[in-house]
Amino acid sequence: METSLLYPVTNDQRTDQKLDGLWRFKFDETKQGAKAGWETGFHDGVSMPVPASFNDFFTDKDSREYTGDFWYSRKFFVPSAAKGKALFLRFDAVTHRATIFVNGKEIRSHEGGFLPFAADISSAVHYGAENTVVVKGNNELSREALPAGDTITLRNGKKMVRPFFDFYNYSGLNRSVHLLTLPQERVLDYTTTFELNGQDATVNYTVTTNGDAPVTVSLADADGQVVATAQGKEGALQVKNAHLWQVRNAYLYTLTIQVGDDAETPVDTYTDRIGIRTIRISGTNILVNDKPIYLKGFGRHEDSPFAGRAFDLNVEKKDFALMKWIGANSFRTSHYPYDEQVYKIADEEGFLLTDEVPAVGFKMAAAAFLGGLNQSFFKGPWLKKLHERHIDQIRDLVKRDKNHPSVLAWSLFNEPDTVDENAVPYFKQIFDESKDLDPQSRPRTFTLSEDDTIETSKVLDFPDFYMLNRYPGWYHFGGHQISDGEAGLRDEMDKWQKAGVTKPVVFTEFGADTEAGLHKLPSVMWTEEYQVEVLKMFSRVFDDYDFIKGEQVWNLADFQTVEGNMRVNGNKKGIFTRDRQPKEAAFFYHDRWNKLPLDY
Ligand code: GCB
Repeated sequence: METSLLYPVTNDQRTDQKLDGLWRFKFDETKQGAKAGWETGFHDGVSMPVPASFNDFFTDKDSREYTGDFWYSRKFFVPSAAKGKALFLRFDAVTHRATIFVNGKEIRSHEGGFLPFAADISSAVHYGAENTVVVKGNNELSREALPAGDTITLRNGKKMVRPFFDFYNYSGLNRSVHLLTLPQERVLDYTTTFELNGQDATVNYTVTTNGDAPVTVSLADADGQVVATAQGKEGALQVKNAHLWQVRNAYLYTLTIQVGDDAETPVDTYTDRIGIRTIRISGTNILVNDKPIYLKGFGRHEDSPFAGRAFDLNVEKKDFALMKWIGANSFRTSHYPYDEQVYKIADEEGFLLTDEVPAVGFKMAAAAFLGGLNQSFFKGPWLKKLHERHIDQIRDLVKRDKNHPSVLAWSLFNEPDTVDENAVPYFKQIFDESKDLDPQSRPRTFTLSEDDTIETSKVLDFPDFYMLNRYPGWYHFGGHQISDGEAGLRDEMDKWQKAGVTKPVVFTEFGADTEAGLHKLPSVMWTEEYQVEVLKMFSRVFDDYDFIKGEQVWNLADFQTVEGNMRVNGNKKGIFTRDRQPKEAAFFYHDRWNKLPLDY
């Protein structure tokens, strides 16, 4: 687990300088980099933008599909003024693993391609001088790591990934790199929980620092007026006439933490924006501020042309504009934690998100979709290492995102094989170990694939609400058979109802691949007309069952996938194209969702 995952800020005690831009880049197919001294820096190779996935910049297939070690190098200047400060490089994400070198000295390694880590570089830098940072990355997949897959070697000696999931294995420095100067004694972390008392609210907080200096915490409203202050590393802020953070009607307060005796010259200051709201599951209701809500929105991907899985503020801005226009109020960060800026925008815009760890591909039948493997995923020598990494990433995810008002729930798996008895001990361990991580005790859940039903799944006791991924009308009962698809879906919902379902059910995936611009009357599969028919069919079913508390269609936009005979240059279930233009289905949801009340 990382010591501190606070998002970088700049103030009198802290600086944050981004090291984005062009780095030098090389593949290391024969693992010669270490012997050749690449860790001290290099000027050859090619230039490579950061943040970006390297893949789509190459015009030859071997490079785009490259699997193995790759290296990035650049120079950066450390000013003399940084002397005496704590000095870190923060990587917002390197996919999937990295070792960091500064001036040739190995600083640290990190596993997991979608969460940040910081490297303390103070022992390796020269002050008032240029320094060199080198990142040795690796993008191989295995059953011991998240997300799960295999790496195979072709007969020509080249390595290739076989993911047990469909999104493309975009790799590299996908998010920003920061040079941070921090005070030696500083805030490492903080937590908040909320109690609503009539018009007023209590914000309970804890602050973790690495020293003994006293802590003062204050809360300012959106106009910058301080509304409450408290002393100590633990305490409560009383807020009169609190403005609550509401779904699609957000209100953010600014929390300021000061360390030190003297308010004029604090040892450290950390500032963040928080929202006062509560989240609770009660029976089949999801309650925000004790009021029931209905989720409307999407499963998404961080995916766009050119830079692949890189975080791009422009794409994100556009995606939020589209989600607002269409009447959505929520999304799932399928199938991995997104860039922290996504959560900040969601906080501001009042979106609820289900925050997912990259525990995807925990099912050999998903590998079957890509070629066929008939084994138990939850039984094998890889489980011990996998479990260590899985819980480690859940810990870091919760640590990173726990103060965002937009985070509704934690998704601990996507479509694991829960029909397999062997899954039960693994689930028990993950749910036991993650129980007390979140001070706000948000719901924990995971998605159930079509194989995992109320009759077959062995782990239905674990989630606080159910997330169902269902594809009648597409993977089965497609085209003219769609009426049987609807009947089958209703049969399944009737079974949940008869069993007396006591928790909310949210549909987190459903949809149909659709080639934008393809039309036919009457419809056939892949046309825009057919996608609307499938989505209308699902809407009819959702409208008939009260325990269904949300619909998150797959996917907001078309996205790049592995190659295969099930995909035409990507997954085309987007309501928008990959360049974010609407398909016919966008207008259907614009109509439906803008009319549905929040407590539908
Ligand atoms: C699923 C997966 C998702 C795929 C989707 C599909 O069940 O969770 O990652 O993209 O199906 O379109 O097949």
